[in-house]
Amino acid sequence: MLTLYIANKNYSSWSLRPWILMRMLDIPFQERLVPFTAHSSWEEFRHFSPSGKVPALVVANDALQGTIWDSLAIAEFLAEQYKNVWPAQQMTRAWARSAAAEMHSGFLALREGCSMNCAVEIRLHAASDALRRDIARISELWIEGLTRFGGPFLAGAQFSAVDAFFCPVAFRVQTYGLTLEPAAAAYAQRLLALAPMREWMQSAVVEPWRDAGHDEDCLRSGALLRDLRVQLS
Ligand SMILES: N[C@@H](CCC(=O)N[C@@H](CS)C(=O)NCC(=O)O)C(=O)O
Repeated sequence: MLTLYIANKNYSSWSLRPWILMRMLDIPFQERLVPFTAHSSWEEFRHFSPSGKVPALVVANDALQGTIWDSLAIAEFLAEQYKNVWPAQQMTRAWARSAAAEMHSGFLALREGCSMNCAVEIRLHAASDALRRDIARISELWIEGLTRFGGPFLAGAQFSAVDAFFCPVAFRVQTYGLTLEPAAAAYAQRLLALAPMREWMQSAVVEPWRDAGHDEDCLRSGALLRDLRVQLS
């Protein structure tokens, strides 16, 4: 049995990565959503994740028991158990791992200046040079993968972990109206149209929890155009 702990679908970009990977590859798991709220605490998250962060995958079956508490480590664990987590061809797999690792450890300006907030639309104030560089690099990287491996996904015909790592970026493109090269923009739309991405979005819109700090960060980056979330009474 695999149990995936995640936080609010509206905000938790790291949670989305293993969730979408497992859904797209039909890997069975139980979802446990523990929301960030004004009252949630690091100690509470430490009950299921040693780092106090999500995602965390709890494995409990006859042969294997334990917790994996990082999205990249979860992808690697799944790759040891299931097919198609990474591409089959060795150099394609190396490219996919490099691109996912670049996302995992980089793109700080994008992460900080355009934090994930699926259900809102924001018009960015002027983008910093660092943010512009991150957006240009995302375009370049996506177009390289699509061209080199033939699409429609980054490493070829099948959705793999490298696509999962960029699914949160597709939501950021939508929220902040980020301008990408046409082929990269089309890829973002392709990710947003996947059935599990639409399901994630629908859940985000109806979530009752608000994280004021996160919402304020987003509004520092730009002007609110639309908030699709169900209004709280
Ligand atoms: N390297 C971790 C990062 C996880 C992470 O930062 N998760 C955020 C949620 S999107 C979190 O739990 N934040 C709570 C906190 O920092 O206290 C991973 O890839 O899983």
